[in-house]
Amino acid sequence: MCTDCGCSQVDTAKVQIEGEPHHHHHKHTHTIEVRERLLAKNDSFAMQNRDRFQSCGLLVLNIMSSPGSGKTTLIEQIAKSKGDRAHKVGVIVGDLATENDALRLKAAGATALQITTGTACHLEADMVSHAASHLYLTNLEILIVENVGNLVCPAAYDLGETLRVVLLSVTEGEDKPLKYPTAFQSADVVILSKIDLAEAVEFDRETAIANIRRMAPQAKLFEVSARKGLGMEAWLNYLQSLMLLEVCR
Ligand SMILES: Nc1nc2c(ncn2[C@@H]2O[C@H](COP(=O)(O)OP(=O)(O)OP(=O)(O)O)[C@@H](O)[C@H]2O)c(=O)[nH]1
Ligand SMILES: [Zn+2]
Ligand SMILES: [Zn+2]
Repeated sequence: MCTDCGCSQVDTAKVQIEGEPHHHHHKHTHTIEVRERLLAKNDSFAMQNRDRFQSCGLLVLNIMSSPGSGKTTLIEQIAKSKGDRAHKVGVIVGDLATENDALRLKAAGATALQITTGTACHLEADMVSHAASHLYLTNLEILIVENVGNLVCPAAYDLGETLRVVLLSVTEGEDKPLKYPTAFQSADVVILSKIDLAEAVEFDRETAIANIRRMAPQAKLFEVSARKGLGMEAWLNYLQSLMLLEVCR
């Protein structure tokens, strides 16, 4: 359920976790009270998730972006960087339909679970909670949630993550941080992706970075090409340093 977007027009959202038919039915209305109650309910699930993740010393990322900005490709490279410990990278990936992303992530060695949301264009904390109960959290070094490709409503739903990561690919245009403020304002990390394509699309790096800095002054910024391996070392080292912090908590 989401009143930020077209999904509130739909009567029910079928949510299914790979391998196990399991439907959550969400009623949709348009009132602000209902929305607030839902967000409060989401917050309480998110808090439970956060407690659970912290008690396992687990670093959890919530990765958000428009469709096709390179979320799955980035996560594939995180898994591959772990070599024979790739299976210690857990991924919960949300899409409206298909298990394509989970299959790609499994092929990269990760432990991946697909959530198909039907009509809901974002993940909610209870979906993540349910999916996480299908994973052996204590066996993981990191849990990555790949949100549904959408730069609007995912930002409204806390999933209990440690870190919010927002991707912006160079092909999307420099003004996106200004047009989609909520996602950027709540980001802990912004990743400028597909930098190998910057020249081809005449990407204006300075303007883009100024826009990111304006909307997300709090965020750490990385510039990467997951495809070509550019800038990946700094990003992977940063993740590694956070994983060590979580374990020592
Ligand atoms: N040139 C280039 N292409 C990339 C890069 N990263 C991803 N791509 C391509 O961009 C397309 C979309 O990448 P995905 O990783 O599937 O993007 P996504 O954000 O997971 O997409 P959704 O899950 O559908 O929202 C694919 O064709 C990728 O191969 C990159 O760094 N450079
Ligand atoms: Zn994806
Ligand atoms: Zn939505």
